[in-house]
Amino acid sequence: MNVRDRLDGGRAVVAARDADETPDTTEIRRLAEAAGYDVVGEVTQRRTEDLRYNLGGGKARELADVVAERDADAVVFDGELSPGQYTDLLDLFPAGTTLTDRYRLVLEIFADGAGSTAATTQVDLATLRYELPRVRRATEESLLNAATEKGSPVLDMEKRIDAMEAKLDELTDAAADRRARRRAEGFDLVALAGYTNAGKSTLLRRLADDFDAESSLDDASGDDGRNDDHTESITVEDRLFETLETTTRRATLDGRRVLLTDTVGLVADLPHDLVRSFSATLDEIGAAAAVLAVVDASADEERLRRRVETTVEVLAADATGPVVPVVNKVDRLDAAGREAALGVVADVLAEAGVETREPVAISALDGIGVDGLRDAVVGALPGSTATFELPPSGESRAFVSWLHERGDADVTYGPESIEISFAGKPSVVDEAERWAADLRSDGREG
Ligand SMILES: Nc1nc2c(ncn2[C@@H]2O[C@H](COP(=O)(O)OP(=O)(O)OP(=O)(O)O)[C@@H](O)[C@H]2O)c(=O)[nH]1
Ligand SMILES: [Mg+2]
Repeated sequence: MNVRDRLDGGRAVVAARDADETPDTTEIRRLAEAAGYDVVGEVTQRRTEDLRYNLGGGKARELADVVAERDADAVVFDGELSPGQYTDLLDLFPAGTTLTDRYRLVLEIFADGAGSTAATTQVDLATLRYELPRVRRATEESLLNAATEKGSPVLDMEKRIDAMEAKLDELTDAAADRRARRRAEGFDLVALAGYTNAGKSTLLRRLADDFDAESSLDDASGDDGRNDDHTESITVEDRLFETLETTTRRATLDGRRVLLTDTVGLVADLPHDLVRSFSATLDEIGAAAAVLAVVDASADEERLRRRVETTVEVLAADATGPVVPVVNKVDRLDAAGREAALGVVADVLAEAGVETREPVAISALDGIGVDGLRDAVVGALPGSTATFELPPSGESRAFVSWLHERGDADVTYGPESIEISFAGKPSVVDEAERWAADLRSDGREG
C-alpha cells in the first residue's frame, strides 16, 4: 500500500518539443502518472525553441485548445521552461489550469512521497533552489528600485536555503557516523544505483538476508525519531520513482557480510543541482566499497544507451569503489538480445572512460545469474584471508563466533586444536590476527 496510490493530480495533457526528432512521450507520461496525473492527451512538436512559448506560437494555441477540449486540469511540459515561457504559456490556457515542467514534476513526485526529515529537507531545498532565480527575476522586474531588506522574498528564500543546507549537513554527518560504525563492525558497504525502474529494489529483496521491518537498519532515530514507514518496507512497483529514500539491509554474499543500500533512481534531463540535492543517494554511492550499477536490459537500444549514460555520469562523479554493471531483466530477452544489451552497456562504459568490472547479466525477478553476481560482488570487494590454529578454550570459541559474525569462517574442531580459515575485510583480518596471537600466547602460558 502506497501513499501515492491515493494521489490525484487531476487530468493532464503532456506537451513535448524536440529540435531533431518527433518527441517520444513515453517517459514524461510515466513520470506524470507517478506524480498522480491521469494523462488525457498530448501535443508534440519538432522544431527549434521558440523564445516566447518554447513551443511555436501556433502549437502553443493548439495545446490550449486540447486542454479545453479534454477538460484538463494541468499541462505537463517535457523540458525546462524559462520563467517567461512559463507565464506566457499559462496565459494561453483556460483559467485555473496548472503548468508543470519536467523539473517541477519530479519535485512534485518527491514532495508527495518523501517521508523522513532528510528526504523532505532535500526536496524543499531543491524546490527553493529552483524557484530562487525565478523569484529573483520577478522581484527585479516589479521592484526595480525598491530593494527593501524587510520582507524581501529573495532574501527570505536565501535564508531558508542556508538553514536547510545546515540542517542537511547535520543529518548527513549522522548518516556518515552510522556508516563508520557499521564498517567498524566488519560490514562492507555496497550501493545499488541506477536509472529509475531498473530493478534496484527487486535486486535488494533478492540479495538481502531478510527484508522485513525487523532487519531494517535505517534507524529512525538517525532522522528525527519519528515512526517512519518508509524505512520499513522495500516496495517494488512498475512505476517511476517508486523508491524515494535510501534503505539499507544486511546481506551475506558467499559468507561475506555486507550492507546493501538501495538508492533513489536517476532520470535523464534534470538539472544537475536537483540530482545533487538528493545527496543521501550520492553519499551512499561515494561511501560504498562497491557499487552495483543496475540497468534495465529490456529497454530498446536508444533508451538503454541514454539510461546507462545518465547512470555513468553520476557514478563517474561520485563512486570511489569498483563499479559492477548489472544488466537486469534478461528474462525478457533471448540469447541474442542479452548479447546486444551487454554490448551496448560495455560500449557506453568504454566511451565514458569509466573503469568497471565485467557486466553481469541477471534477472532479479526470477534469479537467473544472481549467484554469478554474488561472486562478482565479493570479487570486487577488498578482501583478505588468514588461517588460525588455536587451543580449544572458551576464549577460542568466543573468537570463532566473533569471526562468524564478521566474515566467512571455516572451522574444524580437533581434540587438540581448533583450525580456522577465514576470509573477510582486511581490517577484520588484521584485528583477528592480533587477537589470535594473544590467544596463542595465553594458551602457552596456561
Ligand atoms: N521481467 C522482469 N521485471 C523486473 C525485473 N526486476 C525488476 N522488474 C520489474 O521492474 C519494475 C521496477 O522494479 P523496481 O525494483 O521497483 O525498480 P527500481 O529500480 O527500484 O525503481 P525505482 O525505485 O522506481 O527507482 C517492477 O515492476 C519489477 O517487478 C526482472 O529481472 N525481470
Ligand atoms: Mg526502487
